[in-house]
Amino acid sequence: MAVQRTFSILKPDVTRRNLTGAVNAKIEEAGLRIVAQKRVHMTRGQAETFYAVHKARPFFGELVEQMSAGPVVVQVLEGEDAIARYRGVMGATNPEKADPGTIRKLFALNMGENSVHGSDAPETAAIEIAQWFSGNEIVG
Ligand code: 3AN
Repeated sequence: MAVQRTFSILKPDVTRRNLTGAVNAKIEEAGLRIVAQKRVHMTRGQAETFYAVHKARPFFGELVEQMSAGPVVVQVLEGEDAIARYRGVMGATNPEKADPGTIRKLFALNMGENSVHGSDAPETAAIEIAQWFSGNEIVG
């Protein structure tokens, strides 16, 4: 597997509880490099655009509300097989079903406030990275 990049968000439940460093430590322990990172407060519109794929889902309103409720940390992660590797260290969407040692098992509060987002495919990673970072903000 070649070196890949993926897009990550540390959600408001992480920044609110001052867990940015703790989550970043899990990311780095997993062999991923944080090659870009910034703290932003998403507007409702930005959250709606980001999660547009989930527009028809019953939890969409709640998701947009939660993602714009406080600051987030947006990141680009780089490493071997980064997309699958990060999803592995994130753990299952439902923290109760997440494997021991994963970020969601350790830190997530519930299905919605589940601490992290990670891209699910190379195409979505490219779109999500371009939504939040310009090329010269990513330093590999
Ligand atoms: P993942 O983030 O694990 O890829 P997705 O893409 O199915 O999961 O869902 C995107 C986000 O929507 C999740 N991270 C979570 O915050 C929220 N979400 C998903 N399913 C539910 C649900 N049943 N109830 C509340 N929020 C949900």
